[in-house]
Amino acid sequence: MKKVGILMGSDSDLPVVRKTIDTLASFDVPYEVHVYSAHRTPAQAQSFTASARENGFGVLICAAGMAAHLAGAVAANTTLPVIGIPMTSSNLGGMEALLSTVQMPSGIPVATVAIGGAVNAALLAIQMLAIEDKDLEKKLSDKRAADTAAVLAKNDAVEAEFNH
Ligand code: RP5
Repeated sequence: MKKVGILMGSDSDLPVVRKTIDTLASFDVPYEVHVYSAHRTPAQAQSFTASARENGFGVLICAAGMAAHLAGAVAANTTLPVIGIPMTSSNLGGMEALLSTVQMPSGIPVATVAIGGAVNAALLAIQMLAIEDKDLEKKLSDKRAADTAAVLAKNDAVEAEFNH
């Protein structure tokens, strides 16, 4: 199976990015994690990205906050799909990172999830890998069914308390 590359602009992003890591691990999807910044370590980010496909990666996830350029800069250096997670790391609440990440010019796409959307970033990466992987698709379907059952159980509890 192809690996998922997880890049974050700072180790201060790790508490949120850990949810991406945990989700990938729960599906037994292989991954690598790196702290590479578009601003502080651009050479390392570029070098990793340029060789990512030949190094066995299928999808890249980039988490960055503030003037968040990591996902866009990474996407500029690969034709692998890139998923961006805008992070909350300033008193602007992540809106600045959301706009920086989502407003890519035509030609260089970044699939942007919600501010702090670390779980969805992992699930989207898994869905991409599952296009050609029936076993992985089955795990996704099973998780959807389990999530649905959990929500319906909550509905049952609310209905039992209030509907008489
Ligand atoms: C971004 O700046 C990082 O992704 C992080 O979200 C934010 C703040 O970084 P630190 O100052 O905490 O290292 O590049």
